Amino acid sequence: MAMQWKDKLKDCKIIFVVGGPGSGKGTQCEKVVHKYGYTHLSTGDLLRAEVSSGSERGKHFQNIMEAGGLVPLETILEMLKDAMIAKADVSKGFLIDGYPREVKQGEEFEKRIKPPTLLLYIDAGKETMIKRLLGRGLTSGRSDDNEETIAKRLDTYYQATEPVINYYQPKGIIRKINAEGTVDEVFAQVCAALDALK
Ligand code: B4P
Repeated sequence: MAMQWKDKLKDCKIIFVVGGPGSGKGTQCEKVVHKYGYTHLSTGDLLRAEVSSGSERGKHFQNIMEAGGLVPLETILEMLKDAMIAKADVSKGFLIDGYPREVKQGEEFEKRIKPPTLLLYIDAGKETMIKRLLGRGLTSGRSDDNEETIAKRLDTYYQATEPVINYYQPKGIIRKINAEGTVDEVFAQVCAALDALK
């Protein structure tokens, strides 16, 4: 059985989208889906869906997210794998948004699913990220878009997620995107990186 879904993913492109909180990962992924038709899987969205279901597991996730921490690897990888299997028949490629958030997440994904084709590194400065998240917090209703949680999310990013970039650097699959500009300026760079894949 295990072979079946792995076989289906054999020719699929796997694109990791990595960047700090509020760097614009989700914003860019939405645009990529429209233009390129890849399947967008955001680990943040998967977790928020579980939180809104009201399950015990969801309550646990909510606590972690409000503390700006990382949900345990096993849980997140299983959710991601299930979501990929569900789309394996119809997808030509996956945009894995917000993953890996620590080196171990990347290593385990490669072992259990497959290595990524490309890593889009959405790079914005700390001030920019804070400004955007506070802006989103005015209307998003997201319980993690407040000053205190944002500070913790940034700490988690610099400690746990930035090393992911160093880990993939020697593999030569990183395309660094300057995410300081407007959504369209950023998207132009994302398109250049994706067009180079074909
Ligand atoms: P995420 O849902 O991934 O949240 P994010 O990092 O805040 O989002 P993103 O970068 O996508 O920002 P967006 O485009 O919306 O994670 C939330 C939490 O879930 C984490 O803190 C963690 O606890 C948990 N989690 C998620 N994945 C996990 C994993 N793999 N392992 C463990 N735990 C995990 O942009 C933000 C704002 O900026 C928006 O308002 C947008 O309109 C604006 N914006 C975007 N681009 C802009 C631009 N170019 N110019 C101006 N504004 C822009």
